[in-house]
Amino acid sequence: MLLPSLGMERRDFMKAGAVAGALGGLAGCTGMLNDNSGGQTTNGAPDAHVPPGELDDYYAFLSGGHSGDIRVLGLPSMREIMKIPVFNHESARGYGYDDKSREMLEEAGGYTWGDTHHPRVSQTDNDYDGRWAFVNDKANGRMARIDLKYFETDAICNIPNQQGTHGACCVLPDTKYVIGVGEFRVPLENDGTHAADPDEYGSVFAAINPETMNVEWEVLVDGNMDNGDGGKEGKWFFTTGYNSEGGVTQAEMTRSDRDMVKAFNIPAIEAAVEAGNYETINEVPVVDGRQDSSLNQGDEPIVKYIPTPKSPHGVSVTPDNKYAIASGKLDPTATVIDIAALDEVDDPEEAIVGRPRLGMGPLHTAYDGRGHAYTTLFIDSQVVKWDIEAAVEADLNSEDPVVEKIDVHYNPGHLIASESYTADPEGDWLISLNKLSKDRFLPVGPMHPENDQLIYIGDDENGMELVKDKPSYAEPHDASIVQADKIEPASTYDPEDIDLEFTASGESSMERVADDRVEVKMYSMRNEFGFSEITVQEGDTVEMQVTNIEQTSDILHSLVIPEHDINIKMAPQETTKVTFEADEPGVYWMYCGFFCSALHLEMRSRLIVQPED
Ligand code: K7E
Ligand code: CUA
Repeated sequence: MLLPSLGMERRDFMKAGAVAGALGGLAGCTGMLNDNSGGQTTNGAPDAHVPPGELDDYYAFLSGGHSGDIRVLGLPSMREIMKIPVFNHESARGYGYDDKSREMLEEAGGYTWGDTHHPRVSQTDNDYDGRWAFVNDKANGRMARIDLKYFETDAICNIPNQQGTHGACCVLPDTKYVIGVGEFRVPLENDGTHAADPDEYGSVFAAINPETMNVEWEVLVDGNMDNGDGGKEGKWFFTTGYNSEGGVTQAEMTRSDRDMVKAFNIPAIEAAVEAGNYETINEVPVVDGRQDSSLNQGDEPIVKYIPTPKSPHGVSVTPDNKYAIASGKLDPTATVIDIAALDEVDDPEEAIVGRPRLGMGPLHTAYDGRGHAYTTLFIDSQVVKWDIEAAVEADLNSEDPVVEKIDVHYNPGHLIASESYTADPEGDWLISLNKLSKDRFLPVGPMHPENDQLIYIGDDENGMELVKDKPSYAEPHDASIVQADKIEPASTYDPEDIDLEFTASGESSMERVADDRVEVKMYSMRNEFGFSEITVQEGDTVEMQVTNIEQTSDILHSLVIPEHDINIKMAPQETTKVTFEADEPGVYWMYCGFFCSALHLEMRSRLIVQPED
């Protein structure tokens, strides 16, 4: 439930506090300014306008939420460059239509959509390596991998024993695992037997091998989990959670006034798996990480439960790996956990070293690499900048660490700063991913766009500056921002990467491989397909494989088959296959769906399905 704005009085009060905080906060920081040259806007922000024909400095990968996809933006222009379908079907790419992507989606459950929240890009030595992006499906307990050579989803893992995969993050420094953080508690053998007994429900933390996309092991915990982030040195991984009560109604879930951040000790969990201390459930080794588990009693517990105020939401590790910061959501503070102290203290609560009072509804926190944290305030509709070390020095619940607040429009969820998830953030741009846009764009009916706002954070002296609004289709949750030169996408396919035979010009073939099965292999190029007509019999299964033999980048073709629900795309040097039933006699004009040349409309070919006699 959104609260109404509290109006000017509170804002003025907050800003007065912010100035005092700024004076304290600036003392220890270097205050460097990134010089992107170009024109300057009023506050010293570099010009975010990228002129026609010029390229952006960053890729931003935004999750599409219930759209099930990933959107790729250029920064600072905020131009949307590409969409990557992940759990959804998308016809321009033939995704969900060609055999390969259709089979992948079918093996991963056969759903036509997913709920993507947390796109994370793989890292090596705590820096983006440009190999993969990963993203969760909260709706169906899945994790997908996107190959950044082709900007395509190439694997989906259906995570056993996990229903709502919410948090997603890599175990650093080198992406040893991708972690799926289980939100919903369900019976692990979810066959109806224990449905009536919520005490038998549980949620698990799943470690996925990024190469094979198999789940290596899981950890069962008390309560459920929410978001997650890994430390930079491969030992500790943090999740927030709510419902430590283990309830199934809202009243039950909010009975107590505390919840837990869970700190997973990855090497200790691996040792437990190695020693056989697990139960295999649905073919996955599940280690018992509940508080009363014997694995949590010794010197090296596999999960430490750190008490926090009720229902913390986002958690993220600072670039220097010193702190994990959990945002309060229902509580106006963030909890600062000293990661090194976790190895020393007996009572995990003693690792809490700060709790700045930030404002109403703190959800997620990002970093600039200069010692500041930036936290979204969902209820206040603001981003608050605060000084991390000042928060460690200040009393709990003090507002002094707050440096500055800026209004956003409206009700932000995540925010992300450039390279914030690495050890070395850039500290120039930040996107606030706002849930509501209300009056910011032309009205388009009752469903409004979301509003992703670009904020310049590179100038500690003059403060944050709101630079741009970008309407966004529902609904991005999180994002990762990566320097452009760290990703090297291919401009054409390498036929070696495709396990289908390349059909060159003059090599098209059509063969009846069984009584009711026809195999077609043909090339495509401007402005023709290898066959100008293909005749099959009613009832045939047709395996249609098409190669785009073009060497020129950006010249795509597709094969649309009317009234068969088929569109498969072929980028240059790509071979794509679709298998379908020819069960309706008639003539079908198969055509190319990309406007590829002046003779594009003529790029078509007849499919003739002859009636059975
Ligand atoms: Cu806050 Cu799913 Cu990261 Cu949305 S979660 S906002
Ligand atoms: Cu190929 Cu149009």
